[in-house]
Amino acid sequence: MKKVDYHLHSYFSADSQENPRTHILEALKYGLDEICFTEHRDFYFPDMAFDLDVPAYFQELSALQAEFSGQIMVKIGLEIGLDLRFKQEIEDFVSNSAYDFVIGSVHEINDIEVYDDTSYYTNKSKKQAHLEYLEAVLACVQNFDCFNALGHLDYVARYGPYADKFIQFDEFSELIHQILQVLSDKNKALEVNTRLFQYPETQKFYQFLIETYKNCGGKWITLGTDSHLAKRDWISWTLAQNLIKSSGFTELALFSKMQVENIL
Ligand code: HSO
Ligand code: ZN
Ligand code: ZN
Ligand code: ZN
Repeated sequence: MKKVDYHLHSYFSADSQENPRTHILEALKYGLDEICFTEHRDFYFPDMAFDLDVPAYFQELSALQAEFSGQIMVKIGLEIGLDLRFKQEIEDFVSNSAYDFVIGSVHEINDIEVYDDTSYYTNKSKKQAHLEYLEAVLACVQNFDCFNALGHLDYVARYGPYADKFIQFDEFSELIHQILQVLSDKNKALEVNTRLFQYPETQKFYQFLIETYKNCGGKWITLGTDSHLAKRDWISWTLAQNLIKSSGFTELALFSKMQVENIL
């Protein structure tokens, strides 16, 4: 199985200061074969502009690809915020540039960000918070096609103000099954996001996701740290790769110009 990171952010994302070169050097240090930058673009984001300077991004990354060619494969990707209210703009934005790989992620619902201390959680039980997120994700994966992998299905577990933030996934097995069936039917990848992988609850959740996705006929798993810094938790990365292997996947999905590269 190739060693890759398919979800990371540099200073081209509004919420990262990291130099992309530092990311590449860190990945080389850990012997990665390939990394894909997935910079943010969210339309009409509440309280913060998640714009992306696309020409500057492609120019700088193309130069880095050339500089590090033969040492590590560097891909140019995107993490697009999914919101059905802006469907046309989102689709136009993605199709306007030749990204290698696009993560579709839900970050806000009806102008309320799913984040630390936002009103998303006001008067909302943990169950309701996860439910509303999963319902928004289902609507997005059903209606959007301009992405390759679904990002961080466990997003609410990062920020919820609950003593135990983790998703009780047995409460949502039907809804999660529906989401994963759509991904499989549309030939979209499931992302294993390692951000919370130090927690056994997260490992169990992703084990459930991978197994369910596989049972739905899903073929493509991506692995991403979602790191906004070059320094990252490589232990979590290793745990995630081991979980993917032990769930019966022999390769991670790799993408070029939004097409799966793998020949299985
Ligand atoms: N989009 C971020 C969440 C964030 N919101 C940062 C504001 N700042 C998750 O990667
Ligand atoms: Zn971010
Ligand atoms: Zn995200
Ligand atoms: Zn991200």
